[in-house]
Amino acid sequence: MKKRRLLGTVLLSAVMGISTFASGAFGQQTSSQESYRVFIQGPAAEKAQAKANYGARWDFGVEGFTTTVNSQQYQALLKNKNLTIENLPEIQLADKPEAKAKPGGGIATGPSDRTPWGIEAIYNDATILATSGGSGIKVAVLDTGVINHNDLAANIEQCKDFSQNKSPLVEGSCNDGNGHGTHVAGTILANGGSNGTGIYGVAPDSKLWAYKVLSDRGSGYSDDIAGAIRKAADEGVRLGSKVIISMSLGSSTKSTLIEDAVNYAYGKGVLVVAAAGNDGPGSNTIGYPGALVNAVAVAALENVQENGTYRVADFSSRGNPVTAGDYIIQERDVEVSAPGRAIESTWKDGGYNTISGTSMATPHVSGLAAKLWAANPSWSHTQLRAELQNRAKLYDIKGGSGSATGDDYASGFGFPRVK
Ligand SMILES: [Ca+2]
Ligand SMILES: [Ca+2]
Ligand SMILES: [Ca+2]
Repeated sequence: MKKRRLLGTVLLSAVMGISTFASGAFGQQTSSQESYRVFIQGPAAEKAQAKANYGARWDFGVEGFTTTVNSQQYQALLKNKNLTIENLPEIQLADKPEAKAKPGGGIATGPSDRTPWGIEAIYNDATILATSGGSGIKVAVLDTGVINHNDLAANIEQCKDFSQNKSPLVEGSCNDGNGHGTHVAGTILANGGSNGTGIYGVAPDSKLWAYKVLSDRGSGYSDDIAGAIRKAADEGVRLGSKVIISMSLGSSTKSTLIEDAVNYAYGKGVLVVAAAGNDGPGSNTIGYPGALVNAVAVAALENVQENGTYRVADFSSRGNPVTAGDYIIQERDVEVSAPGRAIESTWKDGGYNTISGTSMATPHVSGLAAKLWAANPSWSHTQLRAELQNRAKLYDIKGGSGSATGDDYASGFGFPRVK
């Protein structure tokens, strides 16, 4: 309970680390480091003492626990030679904002297109009027939350907040004051709206687990994200459900906590999809967790044809050229590509907005995965992943910096589509 005393300092803490991969989706805050989110490891007795002193936010068992301490407490912890203290990453992401695309329709007017270009592209159907599929599949969107949008309301099944300082998990709370999470969710499973004038996502029959892991500024702590990943996996086991975790977020720094959580979820049969990042077009700019072997990293395509295919956006982070070309996923490889430039979807005001980023590409792939899994429920998550890869090979991407025939470090295996 001692952590409650720390509330005042927590509220002053610097915005850090993990941010969304959309243009202009995060805010700026100067760092004064009034408080520290730390990961504490060491022998059981020493950890127990530290836990008694400072409380635990997330207890990851034998691995250690996290807590928030003030500067004095942090210095005291560092002097304890029996403990390993990791200051959880407080990096402001270099999420290069792009010029904002033209705004979408408003609340009153509806979307400018009920099946935006990314939906047409992934369905490979330029005249598509509505989408379908995803029934029975749960998609955990770890993001800024979701609003009760008319096109999403029927599909919101879980709502949890992992981003509040006073508690690591608040049930029934996931309001999105940012817009990013609502946008991502819409691309996955918007269902056209209850009045038939709304927008469609890729898999409108799948269900949303809205796990708010990022503040309304669009940033959060790695331990909360790790906790949410584990929660989604545990919920899948508890409910006997097929779960896809969709993460349009990341950092240039690898987090052991998030890596362990992704491996945990993967071990429970969860498919993990994550954004490549927006730090392209240089090589090796891919972010984590997308760069992890057990996460499907998604690059962003724009609605421009080059070399006979869609083109990878310049902003889309690139993987490692050394490990590309072999159609085998290693760490830091881009895996697949999907529409991520000028994407219209649901927004926090109840209307629609058109934004860009690998944040927008990721939910296209998560939605496709939900649709394919619903149609093939006997598949394991690894079979589903192989199917995404095989479909990507069918539409090789050859446009954009770093793209080439076959598996490449810009687009990965290609663009997986419905048909
Ligand atoms: Ca990966
Ligand atoms: Ca490779
Ligand atoms: Ca290619």
